[in-house]
Amino acid sequence: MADKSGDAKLTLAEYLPLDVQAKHHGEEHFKGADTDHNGFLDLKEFGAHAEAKLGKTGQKKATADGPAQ
Ligand SMILES: [Ca+2]
Repeated sequence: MADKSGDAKLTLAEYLPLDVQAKHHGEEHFKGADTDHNGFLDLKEFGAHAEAKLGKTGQKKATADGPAQ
């Protein structure tokens, strides 16, 4: 589980290993995903960010009816 501290929030340090482009854009992505600018990504923020990224790259994503097959 990426949330090493177990508080249901991701810090920048926890987020960076998850982002394949983190070497160049991880901090930028993190700040973009942190919509309430509190320095943590909660599940709602991370989910929205991941969905946006998956949509951009054309990969399958979950729908309202359930996960992608
Ligand atoms: Ca936040």
